[in-house]
Amino acid sequence: MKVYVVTGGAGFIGSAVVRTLLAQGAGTVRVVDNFLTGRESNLSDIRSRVELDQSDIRDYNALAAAIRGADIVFHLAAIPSVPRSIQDPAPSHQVNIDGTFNVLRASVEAKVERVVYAASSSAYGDTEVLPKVESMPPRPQSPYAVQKLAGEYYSSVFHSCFGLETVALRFFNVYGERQDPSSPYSGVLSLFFKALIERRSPTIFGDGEQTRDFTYVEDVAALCWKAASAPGVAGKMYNAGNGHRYSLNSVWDLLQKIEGVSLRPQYGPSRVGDVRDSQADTTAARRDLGHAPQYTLEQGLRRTLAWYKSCST
Ligand code: UD2
Repeated sequence: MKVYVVTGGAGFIGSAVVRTLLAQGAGTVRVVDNFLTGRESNLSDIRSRVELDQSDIRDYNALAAAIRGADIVFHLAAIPSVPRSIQDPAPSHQVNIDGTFNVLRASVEAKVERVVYAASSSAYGDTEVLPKVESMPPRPQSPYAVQKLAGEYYSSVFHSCFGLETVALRFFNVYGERQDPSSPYSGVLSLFFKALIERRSPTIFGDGEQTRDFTYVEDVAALCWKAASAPGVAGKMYNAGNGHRYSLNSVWDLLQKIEGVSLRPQYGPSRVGDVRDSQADTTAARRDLGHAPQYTLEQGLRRTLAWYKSCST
């Protein structure tokens, strides 16, 4: 039986990966999380089935001890958010770049079979052509995008120079159960769900016609699982998206329709560092990782809304 380590495993996406591993019958699952943004409550239903190590990925010795004995590492620990990386760039630089370097270095030392790295669609920046294909040159527009791209480059170079198998997955605006809406840096859909349930208007930055490839967390977790064992993909990077794009205005309209309410959004100035349009080409992930997203936006929104409602009662 393999030993799996999930950094950031108490986070929104990390805990979904942990659940997928358990559902696949994984032997040992070890969560490494410093609870900066992760929460033990994200693991409450599966707490007895996972090992929990409260190490910080910035602390090399603690991290190396946590990774020792692992076969597969899913590296999801990060400080996300484009605006957060602009407001306060040093912590996200230290976690997202130095922390990723530590995870890769510790994985070499521990002779890990493969590391699956959570990269970001932000690395593309604004492109002239949509959908965004892995072969496009990156154009990072924020510290966060640079940091996540550096992690990709490090992953690739740890493969070519040190023989560590790595697969980088560029996550495209993931949403779903357990996404925390409590911070101003929270993902937009978590803020939309909260506003909808509280019958408040959401705030939209810009005209709301910017588009995103909103991707349901279960699909991303399934892709992570496949990336851990697919043959012939070491050192490579793939899009982890749904393959469609929706404007913020259209998603808010759909949510109002689902809930049968009418709440006009408030509009504010566009965010610095914001990408205008985002949509993944999913061809390579389908071909090499055998992955086809299972959830339409409406299905994912309905499932997620039901979950937020179950928490608010
Ligand atoms: C980026 C990445 C995404 C992921 C994420 C992690 C892109 C295209 N996507 O997401 O893949 O790595 O970073 O943090 O770079 N907005 C509002 N109202 C709000 C909050 C946000 O209108 O209350 C807007 C925001 O200006 C943006 C969109 O919603 O246009 C999405 O923002 P976000 O913070 O949810 O995610 P984004 O696209 O920066």
